Amino acid sequence: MARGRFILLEGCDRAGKSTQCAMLVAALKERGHSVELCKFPDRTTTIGKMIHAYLTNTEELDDRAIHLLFSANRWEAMQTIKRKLLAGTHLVVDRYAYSGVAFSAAKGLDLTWCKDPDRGLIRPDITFFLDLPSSDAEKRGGFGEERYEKREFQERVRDVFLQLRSKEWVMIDARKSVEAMHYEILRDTENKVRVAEADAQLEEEDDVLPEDMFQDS
Ligand code: DGP
Repeated sequence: MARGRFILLEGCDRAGKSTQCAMLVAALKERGHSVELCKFPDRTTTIGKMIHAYLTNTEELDDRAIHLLFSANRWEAMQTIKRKLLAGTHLVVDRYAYSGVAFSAAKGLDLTWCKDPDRGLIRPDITFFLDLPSSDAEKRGGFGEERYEKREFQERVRDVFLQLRSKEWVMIDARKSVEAMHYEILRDTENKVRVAEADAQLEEEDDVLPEDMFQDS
């Protein structure tokens, strides 16, 4: 049996990640795959509740302290993620460590310092970056409700994201229609899953997780 694939969707606010994650999960389920959605920050945990208070401006926190809380929120999910992937469940993940670095480095924190707490997290098998210029993001509904939803800040976040881009990233133009984006994301995900299943049939070892986020940077 092939292990599950870690499928990450990243991008700036309002790029349509949550819609695309939900559509991808539904499409994979319809095709008979075992698949779950996983979202960061996970606001249901104790750490996640502190993050929520910060994002909704109920609490003030030092930039470095909140950075470490976001990272801790990912670390606390790691054992569950590992278990599910090894049990053959695909995980569609809405934001991850790239957001962690992009949002903190956009505040002026050192890029390497921002990466350090997330080093060693499981690395995604495929990362879709939903790219949306901030002028378009601003026009979409709800922009401005939470702490980071300001145009100049989102522009800096996008710049850092683009610096973090690596060869495993698949760039998706988020100005396209919801259906067009879904088609691209599903097609590339299915290709990835098909290759994994074929490898497993050849009995090549497929129980090793791709560890070490930011291992080569
Ligand atoms: P979301 O629930 O996806 O809308 O994310 C909430 C906000 O938090 C959004 O503005 C992006 C930001 N965010 C997500 N992950 C991180 C992170 O790890 N670090 C920081 N500083 N911000 C993050």
